[in-house]
Amino acid sequence: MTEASVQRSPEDWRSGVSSLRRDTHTYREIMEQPSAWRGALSEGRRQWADVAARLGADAMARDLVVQGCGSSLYLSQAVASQLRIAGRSASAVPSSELLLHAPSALGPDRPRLLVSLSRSGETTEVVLATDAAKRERGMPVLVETCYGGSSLARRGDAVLEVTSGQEASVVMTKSFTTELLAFQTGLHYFGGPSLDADLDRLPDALDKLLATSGEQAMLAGSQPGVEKRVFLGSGPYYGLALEANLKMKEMAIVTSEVYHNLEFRHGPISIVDERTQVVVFISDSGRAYEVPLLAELKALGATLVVICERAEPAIVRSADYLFELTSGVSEAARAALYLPITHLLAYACAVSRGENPDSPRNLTQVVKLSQTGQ
Ligand code: F1P
Repeated sequence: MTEASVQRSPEDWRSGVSSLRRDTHTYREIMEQPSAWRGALSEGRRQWADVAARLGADAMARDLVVQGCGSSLYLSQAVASQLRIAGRSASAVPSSELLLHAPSALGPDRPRLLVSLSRSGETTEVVLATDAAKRERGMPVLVETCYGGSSLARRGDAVLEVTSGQEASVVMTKSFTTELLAFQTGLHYFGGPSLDADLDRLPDALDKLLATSGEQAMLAGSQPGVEKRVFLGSGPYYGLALEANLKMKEMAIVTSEVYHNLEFRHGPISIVDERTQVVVFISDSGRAYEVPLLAELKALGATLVVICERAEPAIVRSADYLFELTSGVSEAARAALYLPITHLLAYACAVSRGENPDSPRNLTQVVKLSQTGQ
């Protein structure tokens, strides 16, 4: 269904939000994230000592390559960023690039630890790229997946299993955030500080956020007249902005774009007008430059959805929809908290357009290659 075919007046739109359909696996899984996060934190803590011991000191000290497909690629980018902030050298690569173009993806052959991420553990490229990295480069492998009995898990030297992320939906929501949190519980095994105290605050912070702002996210997502959508995130939030952008495409079947916050000014900003909605993740370290960007986008006519820890007056003045996380949690540790608002945004956009997020077009829960060339 097109946006034009469901034209609504502003009054219809505001009053209609409560009647948007919610009887889907996707909505349930978005909303159950606070309890899933509690589960993921304890699953991570239960397993990391064993994971580190199985990999051994040599593997744990190596530079890291993190790989996955689709949402799991964006999770790889978020995880690699967390590892770099913790002081390690880590890069994220799409599994397909690792499989087909390893010299381009990795450069010179040197000792590295491979981290393979996959909700299902059955996606063809991540499994084949893991096999190739072990066979051709002798890389030790840490697998993180929601299914400990999967094909990928069987290939891991160590496995971090996050059952609290298991989903009925095709589109990944809580699997992404729970896998991120479970990984973060082990960052101190890579030499970073323990994030435990911060991570423990996130489930309650999300409970509060969904209760106070969930309906506002549904309102923003279903706003009529929006024809172009952009997601902006930087630093530890860039992988999350990529994921938010993918949710919009998968659930609502609309075209949207994603950039690093200030990169957007270097050309893509040309597309902004009154029909553009821009979602901006504000960081702590970048805010001195990110906040003026809001005024610039506002002056060009954009509708602004702003997600930040706390809003200063300049943010309040520019934001059409303001989401304050008020978590009291450090910048990197609170990364997952930015996503659920964007889940609801994409969900509301989808259902207000007559799409069913449980049945995304052209997509299955596990994407398998029909040909391996063998
Ligand atoms: C990741 C993925 C998702 C996509 C779809 C199919 O698979 O490609 O990004 O949204 O749900 O699966 P996985 O390797 O994490 O299971």
